[in-house]
Parts: sequence; C-alpha cells; structure tokens
Amino acid sequence: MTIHARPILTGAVLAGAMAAAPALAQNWDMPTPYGDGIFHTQNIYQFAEEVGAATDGELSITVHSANSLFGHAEIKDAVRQGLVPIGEILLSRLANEDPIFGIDSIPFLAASYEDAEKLWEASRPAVEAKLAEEGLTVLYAVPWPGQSLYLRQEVTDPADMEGLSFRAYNVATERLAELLGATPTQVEEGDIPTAFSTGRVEAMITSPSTGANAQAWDFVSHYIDTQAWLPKNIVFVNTDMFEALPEDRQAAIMEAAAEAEARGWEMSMAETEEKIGELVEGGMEVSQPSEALSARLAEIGEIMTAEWLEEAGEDGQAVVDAYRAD
Ligand code: PCA
Repeated sequence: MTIHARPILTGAVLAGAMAAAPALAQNWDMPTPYGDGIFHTQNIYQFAEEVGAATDGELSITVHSANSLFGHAEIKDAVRQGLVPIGEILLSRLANEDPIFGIDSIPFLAASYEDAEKLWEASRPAVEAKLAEEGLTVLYAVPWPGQSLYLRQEVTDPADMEGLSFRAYNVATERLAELLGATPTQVEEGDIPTAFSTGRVEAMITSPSTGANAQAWDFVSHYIDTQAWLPKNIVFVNTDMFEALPEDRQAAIMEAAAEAEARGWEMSMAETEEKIGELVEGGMEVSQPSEALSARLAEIGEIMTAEWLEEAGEDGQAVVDAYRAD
C-alpha cells in the first residue's frame, strides 16, 4: 500500500514510516549438493533452525538437499545471480576458477584437523576476497573427514592401481588418479553406487562419511586409511541480498553461522572413527597403507603441492607461508 503513497510523502514522513514498518517475514531457499544422511546437511538443518529461532520465525531457511533445487555445478552461480540467497558447495569444485579454492585438496599438505584448521585460517581471507569479487559473502566452512582409498582388492604396491577407472570429484582427485596411473572419471557423490555397479568406476578416494553413506561394502571390499586431506564444504550468501536484510536478521545469520562452523568441525572429527566402524560392520577390510603406498602418496603430495604453487603464484605462496609459519 505504501508503494502508491510514496511519491506524495515527504522525506521525513517516509523515513518515519519506514523505520516504524515491521520487516516482512521471509523465506530463504538453500540448495545443497549432499543428502540428508550426510553430517554437513544435518548441520545445515540445525543452522536453519537456529536462524528461524533467533528471528522468531521472521527469517526461515528451507533446505533443498541432494541437488534437488540446483545441481552441484549450478549452486554457486544460482547464489551469485540471486536466484537463491544462500547455498553450499564443495569449495575445491571451484579450483578451476582460482587455485586458492583448491588448497584444501592437496594430499598431505594438511591432513589432520589441527592442520586443516590452520590452513583454513591462513587461506580464509584469500577465499573470502575471491568470492567477494563475485558478490558472495562466506558464512562458514566445514571439512569432510580424511580422504581414504576404497578398492576391490588389497593394494600394497601402488602399481596395482595403474589402469583402474578411478572416481574423481574435483580437479585434485583427477590429478591424483592420473599420478597413480589410473583413469579419472567425475562422479557426483549421489551417483557413486550406480557408477560402481555399472562398472564406470572401480576405485575411489573419499571420506568414511561418504563411503558409509553410499554403503561402499556393496561394491568394494577394501578401505585403506590414508586420510590424505580434508576438503571443505563452504556456505555463502549473495552479499546484496544479505545486506538488504534488517540488521537483526543479518546478526542472527552470522551468529548461527559461527556456531555451525564450530559444531561442524566437531561433527566431522567424531564421524571419522564412527563411520570407519560402519565400514567394518558392513564387512569391509580396513587397513593402514603399506610403506610403498605411503611413500608414493607422499611423493604425489609433493608433486601436487609444487604444481599448485606454480599455478597460484605469489599469492598462493603467501598463503602456504602463513600456514606453515603458524
Ligand atoms: N565426500 C565428497 C567430497 C569429499 C568427501 O569426503 C565426495 O566424495 O564427493
């Protein structure tokens, strides 16, 4: 109604009316790539609930999990274009746009939670700055548990992986497969069981969370606990849409995001052992990597670190230096 009246209102009256007008209740749709069985998604449901509670239901967030609203590859652009105000993706999926997004997927650069946290601290400003250029504001990031090998047979000699068709989920896993002499094939997380059952892939490296969620025991027999890196999911908002919110709603989101980040890291840590337990229960053989395999993976980590630094230049070197100095 005020829309029609606006032109005849004086500035002062208009300002008063706007200040007094209660902000309308809003709903935000939030696309995510992963399913409801994944802890990242469960964390997001809780985040949404907290935003709802903190705003007395004035800002509700509807989570659309498992690529149901937008596919993984479309989520960032959907948020950038304002088709949705908020979304989640695997950060390293953006590595082909800028190498900084892939820093958490280099084998053995940061393979423990402690190191992963340091790496996130060191790289967060650069990640935020890059996404800000696209009108996106970072809310939080949470790592997956360590990435480990899923195979159809015991592998002690790394040469045994040569020629395998190997599932990849970003450029780093593609490169890793190549360096192992395997053939990479990109497969979305939700398509893993089908990709194995149809023979498109026969090996992969991912977290115990994803392995257990896919019921990996149905199509592979061996889990080798390499825990080689901890790739992160990141949640971001469209900056314009965020800043258009009343301040108390912005604050509610920021507070819930900080809590979701802390809670997500805890959930991730707890998952590691729990989900390896599920793999054992499912009948998989769990082992530590052989010396030869560890040595080869360490070597690949060195190669990939050098390649990353080459690509990321001075800015990348500064982030790695900050991480290592910490
Ligand atoms: N799960 C996701 C990304 C990393 C992980 O542990 C996947 O396999 O696609």
